[in-house]
Amino acid sequence: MKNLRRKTLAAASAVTLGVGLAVAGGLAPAASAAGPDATFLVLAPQGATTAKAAARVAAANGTVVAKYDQIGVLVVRSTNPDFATAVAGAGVESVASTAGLGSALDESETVEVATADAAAITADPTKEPLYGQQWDMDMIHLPQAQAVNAGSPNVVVGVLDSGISSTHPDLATQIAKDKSTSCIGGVTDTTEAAWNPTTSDHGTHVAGTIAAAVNGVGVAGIAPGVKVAAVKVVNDDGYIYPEAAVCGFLWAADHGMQLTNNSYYIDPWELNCRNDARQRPVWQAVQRAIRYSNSKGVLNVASAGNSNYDLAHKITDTASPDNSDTPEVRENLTNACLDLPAEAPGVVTVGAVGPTGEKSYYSSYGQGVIDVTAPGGDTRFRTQGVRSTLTDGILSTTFNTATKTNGWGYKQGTSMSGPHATGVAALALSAHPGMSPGQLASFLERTSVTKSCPQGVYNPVPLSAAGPHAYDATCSGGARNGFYGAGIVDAYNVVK
Ligand SMILES: [Ca+2]
Ligand SMILES: [Ca+2]
Repeated sequence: MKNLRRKTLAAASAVTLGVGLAVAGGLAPAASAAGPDATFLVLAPQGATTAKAAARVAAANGTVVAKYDQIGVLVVRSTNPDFATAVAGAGVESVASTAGLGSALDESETVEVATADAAAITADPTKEPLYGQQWDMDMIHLPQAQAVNAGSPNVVVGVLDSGISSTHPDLATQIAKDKSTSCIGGVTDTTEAAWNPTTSDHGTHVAGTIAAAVNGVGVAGIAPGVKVAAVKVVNDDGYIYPEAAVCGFLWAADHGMQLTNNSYYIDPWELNCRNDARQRPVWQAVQRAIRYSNSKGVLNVASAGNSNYDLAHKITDTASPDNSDTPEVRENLTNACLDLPAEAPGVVTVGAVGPTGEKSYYSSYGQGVIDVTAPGGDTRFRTQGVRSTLTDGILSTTFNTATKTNGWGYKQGTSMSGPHATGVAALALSAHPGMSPGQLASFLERTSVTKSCPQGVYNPVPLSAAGPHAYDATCSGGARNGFYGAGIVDAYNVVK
């Protein structure tokens, strides 16, 4: 599915997979040749300490680089080519190398808008200089919401992403710096440079949607009164590795955040998923981390994906009537394969709509999978797919990684719809503190504006170069359905 995901939105960077490009330093043991420096997740049995596992790691020539006792997981680096075999034994439930298990951040190109205009500082989001281009905020009734509640500083939202520009004029005042970190390699680094963007401004855009200041400059965020924390999980090659995601969930849980936004995928389900001995431990580690964060009061929000894929029917490839999948492969693609974190239990899964409120051409869907929808942009519907209309994307804060300059620009994707749901959830918690993650998730659904299925086969972009049926999708369900879940999130309904 990786290819399908990448084709929808432009410009996932072409890079080589894998960790461990560094040459191992020091002297290798004379008896055995050193392999590449690889990262492993070592899991102690559920509920057990990691002490025994750590001893086995040392004996197997591994180095523990991060210890997550809360969930019984060690992040280990080792150049021992036989490490996985050597570490097995009492105190170790499972072990897996994460090499090759990073998934690419689904980047959409940023189109920057030139602006240096500043306006008077008001408490009114509609008075921000670029508000006229924020159709998404009108759709979720943001002006009405902020007249009631613009967010509480007690609410901190973890943005698990590619970092947040701490010099951005719309974000500098919005970041909880003491709660920000890098989690690259599964290891925290709280220096400011470590959690600022390097090769991607995806996280800066996401953060602006959630909490850009209403300060007379640029855009308005949904909940400017709350704080965002940068939790950098995307490496400089544009990949999210499981150890970084595990680190991010635990960091957010242990640093008093009530919400995380996850506009990325830990994406193993195109492979062999839980039936695969090497992926199973990775799965378990991520799921333990998500469960732990729930137990600490964190609600996690995740993007559904940009593949126009029916997540409820993974075995059915409607686009390929002549597909030659073997039955074994289909079996592996069923319930053993969940899209993480979007399909993990307790995670709010968010689809995308464009300016008309209809499903975006790229948005993945699925009855029982999509919980809510939100504006993510649809730059193709207006021309039925012939060309792009960028102003139908989502305008937010940007950081040009080439020139190292802050700005504002458009992106589209469920990466953009997710933070709208997160921002609305942050307003909900500001107005109604004390809700548990489960209560908040149901409140978010209950206050969303229901939207029914379109009739028949839906395709807003039949003139797409990809073909007349490339973006066909069929919606099923009633008031709660596969395209829109419980409906489009509404900022006013959660605070009124
Ligand atoms: Ca602003
Ligand atoms: Ca869900």
